[in-house]
Amino acid sequence: SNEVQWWKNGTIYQIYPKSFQDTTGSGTGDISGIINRLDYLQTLGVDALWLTPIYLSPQVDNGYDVADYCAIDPAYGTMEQFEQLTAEAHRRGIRIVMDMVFNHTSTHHEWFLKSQDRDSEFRPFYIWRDAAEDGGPPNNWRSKFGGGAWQWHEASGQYYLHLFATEQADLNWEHPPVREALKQVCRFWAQKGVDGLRLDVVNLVSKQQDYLPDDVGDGRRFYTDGPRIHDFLHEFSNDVFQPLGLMTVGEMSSTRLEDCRRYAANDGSELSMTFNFHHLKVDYPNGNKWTDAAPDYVLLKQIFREWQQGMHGHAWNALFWCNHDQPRIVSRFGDEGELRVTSAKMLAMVLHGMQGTPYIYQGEEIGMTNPGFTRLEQYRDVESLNMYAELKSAGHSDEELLRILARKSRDNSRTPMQWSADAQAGFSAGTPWIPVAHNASQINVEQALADHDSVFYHYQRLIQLRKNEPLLTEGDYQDLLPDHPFIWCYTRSAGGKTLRVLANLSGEEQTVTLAAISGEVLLHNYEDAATTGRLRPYECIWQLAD
Ligand code: TEU
Repeated sequence: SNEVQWWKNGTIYQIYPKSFQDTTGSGTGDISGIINRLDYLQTLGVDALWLTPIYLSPQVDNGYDVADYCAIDPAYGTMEQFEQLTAEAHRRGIRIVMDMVFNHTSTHHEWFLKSQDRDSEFRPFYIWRDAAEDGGPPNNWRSKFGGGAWQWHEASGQYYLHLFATEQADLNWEHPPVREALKQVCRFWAQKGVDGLRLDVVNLVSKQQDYLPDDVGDGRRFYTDGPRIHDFLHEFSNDVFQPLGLMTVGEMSSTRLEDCRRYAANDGSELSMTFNFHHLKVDYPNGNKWTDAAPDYVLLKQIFREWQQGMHGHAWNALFWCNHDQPRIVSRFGDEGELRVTSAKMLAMVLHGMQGTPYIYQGEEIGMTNPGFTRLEQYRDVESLNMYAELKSAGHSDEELLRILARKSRDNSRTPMQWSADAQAGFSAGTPWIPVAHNASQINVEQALADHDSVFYHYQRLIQLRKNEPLLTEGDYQDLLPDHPFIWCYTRSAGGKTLRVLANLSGEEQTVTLAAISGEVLLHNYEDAATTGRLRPYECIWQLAD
């Protein structure tokens, strides 16, 4: 029904609770901090908040290693506070989306602890395998955080699979009681009033049964969009997502368009929408994240063209530049210096002009940058630290690795939210778990709210426009200058009406050869009118065709 499709013209705000607002002086953000900032989020105008995991966890991967799906980690507060957050958010017309990490649990989860006993009914909850004949791991699969994907367990004489950290053991979705237990978790949170779920790496849960050794490359094709994935998602949709009225967004690692057309099909038979990451790999030459290569914008446009056109009329996209795993977009595709505000607005406009549900990651709405860390001691992320060690022993220099981390580390987006020019950016009265960015005294919420021309008010307008302009939700997508290295020009058309989004992705002036249009300008990131035939640095204009 239309009632459950609130996300089609809505915008979702992602909160990384650890770095949002600390109210206790512990240095870690908490649930009360989120409650205190609800008025701010209401001013921005977002429809829902997605909270990354706040469940009980040893925090090896900042909560993506869950030890109890139905308990709040005391570092963040109590279940009572969570209930209060939900009630306070709902009172302001803001929904709550929880993050479900169902591919794996922490090795401290009760299920895994019991599973270590070969005779336990919990043994089949995880993926245990005998050693290969030479005593080595069952196959050559790699962990996404470095090293092999199999960990030897001496006491029970088998290996277990972990596609992420050693402390994140993969669940065995082939075993029906695992799926039933995870559905119970969904019911638990729906009961608490939660409106939606973000499903962590959910397209990795169906692994090929025989775990063939894969000597001709990595093993990803044996578990990405795996053999039973659509069956599993149908089952969850029928049993829990649809009956409980939950919006669902699947995080899809290295997925394919044809699979996403099914995952996010408009009939709602699997999920409401999907995140994919192809557009955030245009600065990964040959698939290698750990470089400081410049982005390829022709490729960026090609990817969006394929996905916008391929999903249109079939399935629904999630739109995003930033999350807690990605560097800050203004540092990545824009300008950290004088043109920071202009480029942040341009990047927001090209993204929010497309079809899908836009996600705003905390701090993006004020144009926060990468923190520019220069020392290894400033980093916290397990992936960054593992990669550093791995590449260091492969012969890379400290200098090169620090330069790359400063561009690509996940910690770039995890520094504390910048609320004010006060000590620790108004985030905490104590010592933050990760350092505050050096530019917090210039870039912060207090400053943004006081400046009518700020990035914040630009996002606020984008959120409103999406509610009022059906072209944004319904229109098709045409790419007008696909081969231009820096100009991005696309149209969205529906019902005889057309919106044109024209953007300069570079910090230099660019000439454009396009027929002039004279319809209403809906939004522009320069104060004075656009000049024909030229686009100023990072200029972007949303204009209706006449
Ligand atoms: O991320 C999954 C994922 O594949 C990434 O975006 C990952 O961060 C990237 O491959 C690293 O280069 C999700 C969560 O968003 C992430 O924070 C977790 O660490 C991961 O799953 C494991 O739960």
